[in-house]
Amino acid sequence: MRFFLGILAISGLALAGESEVIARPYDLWELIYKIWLVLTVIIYAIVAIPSLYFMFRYRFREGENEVGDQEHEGHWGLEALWTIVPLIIVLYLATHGFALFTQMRKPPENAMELKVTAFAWGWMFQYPNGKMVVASAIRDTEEKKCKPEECYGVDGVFQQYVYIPAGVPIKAVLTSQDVLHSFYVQPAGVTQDMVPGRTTVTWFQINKEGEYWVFCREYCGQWHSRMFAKLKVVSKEEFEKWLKGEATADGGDFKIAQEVVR
Ligand SMILES: [Cu+2]
Repeated sequence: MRFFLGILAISGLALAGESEVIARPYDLWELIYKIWLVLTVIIYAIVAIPSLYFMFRYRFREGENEVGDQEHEGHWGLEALWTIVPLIIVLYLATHGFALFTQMRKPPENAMELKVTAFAWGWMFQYPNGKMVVASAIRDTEEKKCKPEECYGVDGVFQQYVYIPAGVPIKAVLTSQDVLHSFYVQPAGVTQDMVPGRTTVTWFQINKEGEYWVFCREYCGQWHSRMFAKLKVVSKEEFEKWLKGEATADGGDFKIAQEVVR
């Protein structure tokens, strides 16, 4: 009994979690994960503990029930119990999980649209007003004199930040120029394939200001490992200011980025 209480206490702690949601829809994913964790731990205990007990209690002893009792009478109550209870649990997991999954897939109505085009090997981000940012680690924008707040360096290679307003849902409309890529937003926990000639959609929202990663999550060739972008999540005001401003590094000609590697 004490053991079960212990498990319930651990489960309770797991469900309480942290109160602040840093990124969406990761919070929904985490909720599903915790529900499955608690249920599976409880079910494991219910199955494993009696199994261990029976192993020792009814183990083979010389001269004691050596042949064993092969006669069994069914018990309707028990049969019904262990059929109906798992059925309810499975139906709950399926329907609740599907409801959360639908929310994870459907961008909120007020989402800002961000067009993202992947290419080997980088990304072009286009904002609603037409402003573009090219994130390609193989393109040196230093000589284009980009402002330090708009660029960052990795191994001496400079890349533009992708500005994102904090607390605003972003509907990412994705496609690819050449081969299959995959759009992964690290804190939001979303991954979506980017397919040439097709448009796919995902959404995310980051509430905490800071810098976050976008990675390509589908092996797409030689420079796949350097196919990333950095999101700079800022306040809405700062974002609006940046959006209206001229891009200091020319983000429009992503063909140049492609030519550099070819
Ligand atoms: Cu890729």
